[in-house]
Amino acid sequence: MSHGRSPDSMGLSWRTAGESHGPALVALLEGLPAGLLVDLAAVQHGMGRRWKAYGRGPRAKIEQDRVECLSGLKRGVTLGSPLALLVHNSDTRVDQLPNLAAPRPGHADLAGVLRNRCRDVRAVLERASARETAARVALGEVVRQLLALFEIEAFGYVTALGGIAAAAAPEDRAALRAQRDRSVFFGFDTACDAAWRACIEAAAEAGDSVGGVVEVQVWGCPPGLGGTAQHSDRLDARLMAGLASLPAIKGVEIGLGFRAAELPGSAVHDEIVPAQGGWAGLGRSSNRIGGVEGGYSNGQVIRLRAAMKPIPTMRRGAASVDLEAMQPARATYERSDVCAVPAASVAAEAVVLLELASALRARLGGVSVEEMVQRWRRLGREERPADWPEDVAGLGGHAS
Ligand code: EPS
Repeated sequence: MSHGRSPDSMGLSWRTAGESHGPALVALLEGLPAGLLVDLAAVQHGMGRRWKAYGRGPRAKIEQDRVECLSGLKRGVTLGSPLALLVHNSDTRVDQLPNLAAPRPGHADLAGVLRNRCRDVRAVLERASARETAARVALGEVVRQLLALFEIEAFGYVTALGGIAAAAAPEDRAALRAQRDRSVFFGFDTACDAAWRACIEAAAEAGDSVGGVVEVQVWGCPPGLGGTAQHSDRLDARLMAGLASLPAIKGVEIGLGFRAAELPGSAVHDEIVPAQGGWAGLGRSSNRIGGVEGGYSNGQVIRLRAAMKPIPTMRRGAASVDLEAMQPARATYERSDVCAVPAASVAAEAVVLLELASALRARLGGVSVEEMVQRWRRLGREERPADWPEDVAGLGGHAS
C-alpha cells in the first residue's frame, strides 16, 4: 500500500516493473539495513514454491524464475543501498504475441481498454498478469531472512479450493509446516487433496477455472508494530491492502473477519490475562480478533485470510464483444492456469512478509542489522509497563 510520511510507516519501500512476456521482471527494495547476509539460494527456493504449485498451466514448464541480484549486496551482504532484483522471463514474446479480439470478463482487459481508449488488450494484460507476483515473492524471500533474525515468521497455506474447505488448521506449528510442505496444494488437510485434485482436473476438462481461500499466520510478531498516527500506519490496513493487491483477490479478513460483525462483543474480544512468558507477563484467553488491535500488532498470532476468485481466462470462454466488429463474440482464450490458489498462498506470504518487515524497520530504526538487534533487545519482553521514567520530566517530558 502507498505509505504516507508518518514515521510509523517509514520502513521499507518496494516497487516492481516488468511485463508478463517482457525480458524480465525487476524488483526494487529500499530501506534494508546494512549487514544482512542474504542467501540467494533460499530466495530461489521460494520462487520454486510459487511455480511448482499445483494447477498452473503450460507456462510453468517454460519459466525457471531465475533471480539475479543487480545491486544492494556485496559478497551476499546488504550494503544498506537499494536492492535490485531481476527475475528472468523465458517466454519473452511481448512484441510478437497477437492482440485479443474479445476481452475476457474478470480480467483487466476491458477496463484497461476503456481507460486507454485503445483496443490493444495485450497492452493491458501484460502488466495486469499475475506474473508480477514473482517479483514480490523474490522481495518477500529477502525480507523473510531479515525477519528470521527476530524469529518473526509468516506462514501461508490453502484452506479451501473450489468450495471444498479443509478442516481447521492444526495448532501445532511443526505439524502444520510438515503437512503443508508435503502437499502439492500447500494445504494441511490431506483428506482434501484428492477432492481438490479432482476439482481442478474436472475444471480443466470443462475448460473452466477454480478459486479458493488462502490463510497466512504470523508467528513471533511483537506488540506495537504499525501505528495510529495516520491511516497509512495501521498494520491491519497495510496487511489487508497487501493481500488485496494480489491479482484475483476479492475478499480479505483478519481474525474472525466478517463473522465478528454477527457476534456480541463478549464473543469477539480476547480477554486480557496474566500469562507467564507473554509480553510484560500478559496474555489473552483467546485469539479471535486476529493479532491486530487498533492498528497495532498485539503480540498474538496474526491471522489473515484472502479469497481468490477463479481465473478469468477460461477455455470454454464467456460472453464478450469483438472490439473490432463490435459484435457479440466469445472471450478470446489464450494459454492460462486452471487454478492459481496454491501459488497465491506463496504470494500472500510474500506481501505479508514485506509489510511486517517494513513495520519492524519503522519500529526499530537503525542503519545496520546490528543496531536493529540491539534495539530489539531493548524492547524488553519481560518489562512491565510503568510510568514514564522520572528523568523524562527533566528532558521536557510530562511533570505531573
Ligand atoms: C496469467 C496467465 C499465464 C500464467 C501467468 C498469469 O501466463 P501465460 O499467459 O504466459 O501462459 O502462467 O502467471 C505467470 C506467468 C506467473 O509467473 O505467475 C495471467 O493471465 O494472469
